[in-house]
Amino acid sequence: MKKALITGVTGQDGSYLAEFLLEKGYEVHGIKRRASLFNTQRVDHIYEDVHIENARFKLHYGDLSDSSNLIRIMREVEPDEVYNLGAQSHVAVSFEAPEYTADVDALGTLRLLEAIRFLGLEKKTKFYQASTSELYGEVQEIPQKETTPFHPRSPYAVAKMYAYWIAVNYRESYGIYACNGILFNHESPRRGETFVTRKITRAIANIAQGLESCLYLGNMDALRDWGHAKDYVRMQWMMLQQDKPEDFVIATGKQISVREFVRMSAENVGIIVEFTGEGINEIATITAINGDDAEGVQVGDIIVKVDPRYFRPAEVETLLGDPTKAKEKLGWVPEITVEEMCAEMVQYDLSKAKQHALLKKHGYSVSVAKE
Ligand code: NDP
Ligand code: GDR
Repeated sequence: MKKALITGVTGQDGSYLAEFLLEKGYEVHGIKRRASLFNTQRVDHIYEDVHIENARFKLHYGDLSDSSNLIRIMREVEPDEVYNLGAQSHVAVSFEAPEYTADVDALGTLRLLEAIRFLGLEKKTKFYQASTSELYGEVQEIPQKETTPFHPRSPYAVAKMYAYWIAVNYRESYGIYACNGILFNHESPRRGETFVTRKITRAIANIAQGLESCLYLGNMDALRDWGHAKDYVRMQWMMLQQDKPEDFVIATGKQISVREFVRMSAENVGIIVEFTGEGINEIATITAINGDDAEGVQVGDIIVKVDPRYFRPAEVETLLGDPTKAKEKLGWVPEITVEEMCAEMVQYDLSKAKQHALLKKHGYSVSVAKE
């Protein structure tokens, strides 16, 4: 039985990857951080009681900032495959906490690679590094492919650039099977609530149900190549099943704006919006309502406004990936479109919003966490 070790197992990708590997028959080990509240919601459905014999899903306490902990876990597990998905992954937050982001995202990667080397696992353990389209930042070429030069635009992207190159360096220096998946944005109902797609689908669902009145966003002109996390974790595994380690761009090859994602999300609950005004004065107003999912709003309501606090000190305006290499060499193509993904996310958030609305209607207090 193959063994995989996943850092960031409690995150969006980690949870889908753990499911995927368990279905493939792997023994899956994940590293979770100690938190004051349970932080395992995304993997609770695959969690196996530690008292069960032959459990195939095991969690270890750890942190990418803690070398001795990583070495101990790596020695205990001796994994065939390591998927380094753990990171302070929020670009805007990286401007607030640049040093921590560098420690975890850049040096955390080095610590894992050193653990492999220190334990003499160079020939046994394959290593996947969660690299990112943010490396392209101020884009030098459209669309972006494996050979496009990098120009990172945030402390997060700069830290990930170190991680990218240290993975390449350990491959070249020590023969470790290490590869980078340069993944463009990918989302799902498990996406963290402060990334823009989930912030939008959740707010639109809450607004439709009368739980919130307005969604505040930053740069709505930003263009992203959005795919579904399920498609992207399949590719993470495929990259480690080759004879030789290589780096791949993973993307859909299509891009839409944040504004378009708002429009699409609203349509999924029957709300038709019109955008007017420019820059920080831009708003979205309801012009029509179809169906009965949007009982909490009326035509004429303003449901989106701009709040400059969500602007970043340096913005990545446009990202569009060219996944030709992944298609030709690995036969990977994304199966879920951005429209299907948006519909799935909205439906998920709408069902939660309906539950909350029902509780509220019956006099229970409902609080909705917001950034
Ligand atoms: P999430 O933010 O959903 O998950 C990040 C994971 O990392 C969580 O499990 C988190 O733990 C964990 N983590 C954070 N800090 C530490 C630390 N100090 N030590 C150990 N673990 C830590 O990210 P995604 O699942 O969306 O992304 C997975 C990886 O892919 C990340 O590295 C991200 O940067 C990268 N990436 C993501 C893309 C995307 O569009 N989703 C695109 C390209 C790259 P906790 O749950 O406790 O917070
Ligand atoms: P990104 O994702 O920065 O691309 O990083 P995010 O969803 O945070 O932003 C996408 C774009 O939307 C704009 N935006 C807003 N973003 C947020 N979060 N909140 C807002 O209110 C808002 N308004 C507009 C942003 O400015 C940006 O242009 C994600 C992360 O998953 C990274 O870890 C990963 O490496 C990259 O995708 C690829």
